[in-house]
Amino acid sequence: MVVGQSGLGKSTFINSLFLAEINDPQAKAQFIPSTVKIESKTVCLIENDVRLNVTFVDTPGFGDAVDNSNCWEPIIKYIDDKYADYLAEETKIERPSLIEDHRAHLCLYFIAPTGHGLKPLDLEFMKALQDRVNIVPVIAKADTLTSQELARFKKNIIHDLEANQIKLYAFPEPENLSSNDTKDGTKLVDHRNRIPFAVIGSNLLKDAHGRKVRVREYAWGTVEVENMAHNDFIALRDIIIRSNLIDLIDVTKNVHYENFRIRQMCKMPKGSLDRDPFTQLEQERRTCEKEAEEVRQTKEKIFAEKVAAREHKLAERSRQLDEKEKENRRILDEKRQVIDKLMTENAELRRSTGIFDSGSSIGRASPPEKSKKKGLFNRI
Ligand SMILES: Nc1nc2c(ncn2[C@@H]2O[C@H](COP(=O)(O)OP(=O)(O)OP(=O)(O)O)[C@@H](O)[C@H]2O)c(=O)[nH]1
Ligand SMILES: [Mg+2]
Repeated sequence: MVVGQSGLGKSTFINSLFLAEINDPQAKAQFIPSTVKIESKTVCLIENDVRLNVTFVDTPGFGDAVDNSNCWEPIIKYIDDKYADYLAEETKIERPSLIEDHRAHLCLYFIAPTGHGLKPLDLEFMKALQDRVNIVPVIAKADTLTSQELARFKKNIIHDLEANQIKLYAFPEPENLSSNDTKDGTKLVDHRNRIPFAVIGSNLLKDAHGRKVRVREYAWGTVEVENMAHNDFIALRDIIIRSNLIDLIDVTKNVHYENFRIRQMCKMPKGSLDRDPFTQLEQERRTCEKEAEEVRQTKEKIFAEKVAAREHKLAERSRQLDEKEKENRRILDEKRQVIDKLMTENAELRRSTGIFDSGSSIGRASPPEKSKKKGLFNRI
């Protein structure tokens, strides 16, 4: 993670670490806009068949505002959030065998190349971070200082850090580094005498020494980023991705993450700490079971209610159908009675007029009788 006042070259430094424009691979990268929010980029480094995913966290610069109090809060929140994510994964009853580790293992604190010493804001910021993350101080834009100025500036910074009891990442003795001998046989160099590291960053790539190198060009000459005589860039890169990588992870795990866990525990309600973990697990299991039972009962109740509502609806429908049937029967009976009555009248009419065969022409009804008959049929 890179942290520091705005415009000190933090984003340029991240970009300069590799020959890839990780901030924006498409851009010709002469210009990097000011960083406005915390951004993380992961690159996969492959060296001697070893694959390593390194995540770089670029943070917005601070110090521009009139009131800079608590300007470190977003950074602290970011660091704590990553610890909290890890803790949540670690305390799951069913834990994954390998937890993805997004904790911040290193914080490069960029110091403005004033040539004097640390500013009060730098000291406050580092104090806020020192119990959370490995801090390594870095002098930004080292090309703006002469060799003498730089040497004096480094001395002043170390003095200020000691006077204010700032806890930095404690570089182990080189023989204690777990990865002391590299695969290619080269011995790791002790970079401790270079603290604070003076770095130069650049977005300009040029062909030199038969390869592409990052440079800063001036009217009076050229500064090479990857030149140990010009600045400490190579030493710092070596620390990040090679010599101190494992140690940085170890210190984060054993010191800073443990600090975080303790802070979290202090926040827990009283009494929850002295419980035996198995009792706690048992209680969690019981709570889960109780919740599951409640859910089951609620579902059963809803189901029973729905079935009852459906049955009621069906009974109502059946009652309506019965009523309709009764009504239809009643209408039918009435019609039947009318027909019967008409048939009786018809039979009587025939008898009285002496007509027995309605199809024969003999004895056809007289006109008034005919209209009477028609009227009767109309009523049907
Ligand atoms: N002289 C000099 N200029 C540099 C160096 N590194 C970066 N710059 C220039 O400084 C300016 C700011 O660089 P950035 O990388 O954007 O700085 P930053 O710290 O990320 O800025 P914020 O995101 O605003 O905090 C750009 O013009 C860079 O080209 C350096 O080592 N020396
Ligand atoms: Mg930036």
